[in-house]
Amino acid sequence: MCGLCLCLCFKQKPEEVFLKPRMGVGPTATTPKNLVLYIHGLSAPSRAVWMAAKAANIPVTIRYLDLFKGEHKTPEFAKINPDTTVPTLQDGDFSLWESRPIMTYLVSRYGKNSRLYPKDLQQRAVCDRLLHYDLGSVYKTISEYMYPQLFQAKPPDTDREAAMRKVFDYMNRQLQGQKYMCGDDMTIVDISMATNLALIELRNYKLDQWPLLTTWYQRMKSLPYWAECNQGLYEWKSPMMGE
Ligand SMILES: N[C@@H](CCC(=O)N[C@@H](CS)C(=O)NCC(=O)O)C(=O)O
Repeated sequence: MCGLCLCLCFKQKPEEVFLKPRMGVGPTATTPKNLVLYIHGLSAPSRAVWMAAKAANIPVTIRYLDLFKGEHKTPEFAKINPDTTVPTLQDGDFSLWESRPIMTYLVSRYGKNSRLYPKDLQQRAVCDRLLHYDLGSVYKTISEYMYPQLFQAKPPDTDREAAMRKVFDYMNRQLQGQKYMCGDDMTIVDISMATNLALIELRNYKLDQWPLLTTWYQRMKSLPYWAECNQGLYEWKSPMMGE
């Protein structure tokens, strides 16, 4: 559980966005007809999937669900995803949730840029290893450190900070001699980890002690679609912190 359901009201008007396919890429057997992605603007996994779709030039219709108003708890949405979580992808009759499998599915099936999730099985296995690390360690430690501060007005916890700092050490080490987490090409691992890392900006947590991580994060933030896909994070002000 992400913990967003714990927070107070975050207002965002429902909006739909249709991303145009890249020029010159004609329809193929794998061209999506109508992909719908249900998201929440603050949710890190939602932001990740949206960014992955942008990176892969895959047109998706974005539907915002306001978790704070319980818009994900409707019977209609439960039919699409009985776990009632975001992100959720709808591809015709097929629906899928959990951000990492959504990203691997989207890129494998519809992506024009296969480097985002390499086809080579050994390169892919490295990506998978880091996607698992992202879920079990990056997202886990950052959310466990940040959420109590953001949503429950608790002071920073030193043990949780130490756990998160170990993860930053790991990420910094992973970047030695390469531009991105899996090598010199950006993959969905970078996208997923960067959207999780962005949560630390809400408490202005500095990465100065991890120079490779700092440079990598700046590189990720310079992506042309970073601002749009992460707007929900930057617009959010924690009511618990009186901001
Ligand atoms: N591991 C999942 C996390 C999904 C998740 O917990 N999403 C949160 C938003 S970040 C959510 O939908 N929370 C609403 C709820 O649990 O009721 C992923 O990567 O997609």
